[in-house]
Amino acid sequence: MKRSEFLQLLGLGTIASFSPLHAEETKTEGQKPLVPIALGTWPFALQSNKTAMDILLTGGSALDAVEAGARLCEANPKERSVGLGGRPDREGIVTLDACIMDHLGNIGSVAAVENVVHVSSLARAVMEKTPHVLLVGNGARQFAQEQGFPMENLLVPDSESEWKKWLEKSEYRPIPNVENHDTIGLLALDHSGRLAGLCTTSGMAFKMHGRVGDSPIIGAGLYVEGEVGGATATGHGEEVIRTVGSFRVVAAMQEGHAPQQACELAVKDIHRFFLRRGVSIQDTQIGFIALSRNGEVGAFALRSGFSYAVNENGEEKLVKAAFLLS
Ligand code: SD4
Repeated sequence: MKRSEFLQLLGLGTIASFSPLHAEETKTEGQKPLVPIALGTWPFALQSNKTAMDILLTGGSALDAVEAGARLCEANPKERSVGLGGRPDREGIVTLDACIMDHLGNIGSVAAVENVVHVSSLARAVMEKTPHVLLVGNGARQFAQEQGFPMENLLVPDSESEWKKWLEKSEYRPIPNVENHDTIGLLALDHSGRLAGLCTTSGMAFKMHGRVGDSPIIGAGLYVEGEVGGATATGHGEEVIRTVGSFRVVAAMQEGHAPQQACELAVKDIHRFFLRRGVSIQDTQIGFIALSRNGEVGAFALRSGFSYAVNENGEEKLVKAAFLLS
């Protein structure tokens, strides 16, 4: 069959050429400017939101905003679950995961990457400079080198001593901590109504070497649908992957639920999955944040302890998320 006949069959006979691999930016002409919003998981998102908002308030894009916010967190060796200073796996090696998505459905992600601090920018480079959407391990590191990313030792002394302490018992309980510092997921809405999201992490502390969680998996750790909203997850990655968590939140928003209700529905679904499988839910934590196309915000967690930061037009606040289990 000729290409023209094939296109005819699809009802695309008049389209002269295939669309580019990554859709170009579309202008949202005539649209009323929206109040810019930056939203992020955990208290450390306050700083990242501020950086993101500086970009949004000067007319920058949601995509640039989330990347800048994530980079701030990744560069901070005191943030022990992201970028430089992230917690190592059980071999003592820090491996990072990240993904990024824009309002058009452009995506990029990297997983199990060593020696690269700014995996958020690396995920963006996968999105913008390759025909692929996910690079892992040595291949991702090689791509980073080719793109001029510096190679660095990510294991800071504090993380190393924590790991050595863990080695004394080597108890393999890859359960995410329920206290207040973890994966950073960021969502932003810019003046032109464009949404973008990003998720970056060192994953579960002392995980098996090569283990990848939900954070770099589009649909699980992050999902953005330009006409609907975006969502991102933190917590027990295996469970978020199993339930395609962030997609679930956005799908609920598409069905008409507000971001708050959508997050609640997703957490309740995850809880149902646990019950159905007869698996203990003790100690585990999962939290979602969501942002609608109209700037509404929502968040919900499995249990207490999850908080998120919101910055609306420069006004910031930290909010304790509601939760399912007491
Ligand atoms: C993971 N979801 O690797 C990440 C870790 C995390 O709260 O967010 N913990 O499973």
